[in-house]
Amino acid sequence: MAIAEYTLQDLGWDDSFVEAFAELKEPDHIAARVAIEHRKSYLVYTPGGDFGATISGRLAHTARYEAELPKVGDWVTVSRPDEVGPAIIHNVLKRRNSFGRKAPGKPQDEQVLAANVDVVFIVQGLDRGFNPRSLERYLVTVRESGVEPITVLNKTDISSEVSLVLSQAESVAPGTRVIATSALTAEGVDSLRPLLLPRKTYAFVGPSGVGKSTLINRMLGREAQITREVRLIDAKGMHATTHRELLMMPGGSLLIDTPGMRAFQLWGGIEGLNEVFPDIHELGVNCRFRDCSHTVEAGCAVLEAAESGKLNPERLLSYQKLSKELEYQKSKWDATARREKQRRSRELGRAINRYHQRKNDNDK
Ligand SMILES: Nc1nc2c(ncn2[C@@H]2O[C@H](COP(=O)(O)OP(=O)(O)O)[C@@H](O)[C@H]2O)c(=O)[nH]1
Ligand SMILES: [Mg+2]
Ligand SMILES: [Zn+2]
Repeated sequence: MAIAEYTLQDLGWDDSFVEAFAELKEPDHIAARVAIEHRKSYLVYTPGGDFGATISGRLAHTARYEAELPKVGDWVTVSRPDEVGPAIIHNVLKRRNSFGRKAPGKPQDEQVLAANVDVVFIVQGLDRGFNPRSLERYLVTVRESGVEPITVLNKTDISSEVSLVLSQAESVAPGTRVIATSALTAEGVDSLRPLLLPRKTYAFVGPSGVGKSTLINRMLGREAQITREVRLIDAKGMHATTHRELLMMPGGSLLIDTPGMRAFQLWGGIEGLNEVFPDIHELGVNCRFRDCSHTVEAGCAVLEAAESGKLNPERLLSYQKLSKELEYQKSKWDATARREKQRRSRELGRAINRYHQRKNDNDK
């Protein structure tokens, strides 16, 4: 896609990145935004055009976690050693926010699906029926990253109970917007479009097959944008063929189409959970114990409300389940952080010993 003249601001740049960029003091490097990440090869957008890119050896070496490498939506600094070869990414600017999930099989490593976003659209497909538990899961992670969630119930053309599921979704996601669409017939897509503001970034997330890409294509009105393949050359000179994930809309908004996900495990802290379950959070103020887990405790106002029918017991069940999952994540993360700290202090100790050793040798 040859993007016409545009500025950094058109790509979503804002004042929050200016300082981080200036601190790097690399006059030859320019700011760029990551549009594709595919096995360590990238496509970046700059006001001067889009380039294939790879990461510098130093960045590859200093990144301790996968999440510290460039992800779609990230602002990075790049240089172009020559006109034909790939650009080199040197730094990832501190993210305004990121949305992710736990990496499959790697408990401590977050998989960042999109960075620096303003709104996350959580998409469900009504062909498989509305899934309140899955929606809660996504809501917690989006809330935790500090981003506004909007729920999209897609495939209304093959559902006979749209108004029912709309009200169900609204009760699961109180205080947030819920929209019903059909990417196939375009019904409801018109209520989605006005929500997209120029220079803002919107990520579409949800299980694979719910219609995220079709919806984005529908709004773009140009089938070719997403389906056209991009060829990238990675660090080893290998070719990779993939699709753009960060897209510029004709109206100037930026959309991130995240790849399909089968498993979605939570990532984040308890604040996100409290925002998604404000009813339980409020009831919990009256529990006897301040750190009440609302599971077995005596004097638990939440359990009482569930028993008396004031609170939907299913809602309490999913709260308990999600809260347990977050606790488990946190304990794993704490253990990793502890090991890392021990390792560093051992390294520092050895460095100090070596220093004294050399000093002694020199003094002799
Ligand atoms: N009936 C119906 N099918 C849809 C709709 N949106 C998408 N699909 C179909 O669902 C399948 C998955 O869509 P896709 O956009 O690839 O889903 P993604 O994995 O979330 O990006 C495709 O076969 C689409 O044609 C819709 O609103 N109604
Ligand atoms: Mg897709
Ligand atoms: Zn309680």
